[in-house]
Amino acid sequence: MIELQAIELRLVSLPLRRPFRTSFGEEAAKEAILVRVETATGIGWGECAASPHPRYSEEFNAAAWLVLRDHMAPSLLAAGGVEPEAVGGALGWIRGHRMAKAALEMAVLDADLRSAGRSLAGFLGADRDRVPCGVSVGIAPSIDALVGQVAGFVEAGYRRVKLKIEPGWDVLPVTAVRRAFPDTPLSVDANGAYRLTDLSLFEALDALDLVYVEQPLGHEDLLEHAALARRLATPVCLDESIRSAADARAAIELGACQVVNVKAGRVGGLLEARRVHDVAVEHGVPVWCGGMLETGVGRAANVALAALPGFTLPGDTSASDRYFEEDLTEPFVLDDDGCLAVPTGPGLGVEPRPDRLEACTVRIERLES
Ligand code: NPQ
Ligand code: MG
Repeated sequence: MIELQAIELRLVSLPLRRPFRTSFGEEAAKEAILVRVETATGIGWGECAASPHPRYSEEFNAAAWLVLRDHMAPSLLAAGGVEPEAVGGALGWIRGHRMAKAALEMAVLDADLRSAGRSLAGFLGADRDRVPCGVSVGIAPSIDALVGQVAGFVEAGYRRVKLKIEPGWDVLPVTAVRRAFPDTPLSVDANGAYRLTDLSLFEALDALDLVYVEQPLGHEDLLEHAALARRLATPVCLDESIRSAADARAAIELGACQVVNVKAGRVGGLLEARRVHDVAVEHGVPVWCGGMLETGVGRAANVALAALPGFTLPGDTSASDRYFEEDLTEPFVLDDDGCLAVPTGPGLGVEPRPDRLEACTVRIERLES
């Protein structure tokens, strides 16, 4: 039982090394809410996966800040003591806001495991001490620029390269990368930018030996993905459409996906993410850990999650230097085998460096019990 004494919300902003463009927009900085809980036995950190704009999903930072400050934190502080496993239930009266919930659950879990001297990976059921990593590559100014960026990531040792696509930026750039890197595992991510009427385009991509196509159709769709999957040789992977373990079961049993991108924030927390993993393992469906350009705080949680047995494909668990000149925590560095080491310390096993927090914090609010 964790005795919650205070909850601090902190908005941080880190410039990206290069703007990151997708079918839903371009980001030049990573802006995230960190949740810090103070308990009788220590502190815990959590990171919210939302962005400044409701473009990837309906959640965005200003709204997450309000629901955390005015609903979630008061609810947990009023409960006094809480078990990490009970956070989801205690906040169950709040519909949606999964990324905000996940950040609070992560902080309580971190505090609990720190005081117990247990690692998050151990708690979740990890079966390895390092995880193979992929990289997500945004829409580039030109095909040559894209091929150049991919060359750098292949050189760095990344195990899978994911290319962002959108109408007008799809078959030609992906074909150019496939030609330049015939043996590199390649995937594409549309972030829901296409329709079933674009079938011929996906049939053209079918010839490029991709490991999967990610979220080709509507961000809340299952049935059209099932229809598309029946027409393609390339597996379909779902991201935005999977918001819970129940969604994962429905998608798999409908044939809407053959691979699942697991993100703790998108499904309301690490514990629900583990349940998504368990459903996929039950159905023999491979999963991988997705990313939201997290700082080292959220990245530590992703790497721990990616160490579970069913995470059999490289995740978007990239090194800190994929996105940041300087991370908030000690950097996550890719080893020469294209892997990241799973933190072994108590809790998340990392914490933000005070000097970096000082430099990156743009807003703080503190709530006491
Ligand atoms: C995805 N992530 O898999 C998301 C999309 C995404 C690594 O591609 C700031 C915060 C910018 C979150 C850009 C990756 C983002 C972001 C893209 C998420 O669909
Ligand atoms: Mg995606």
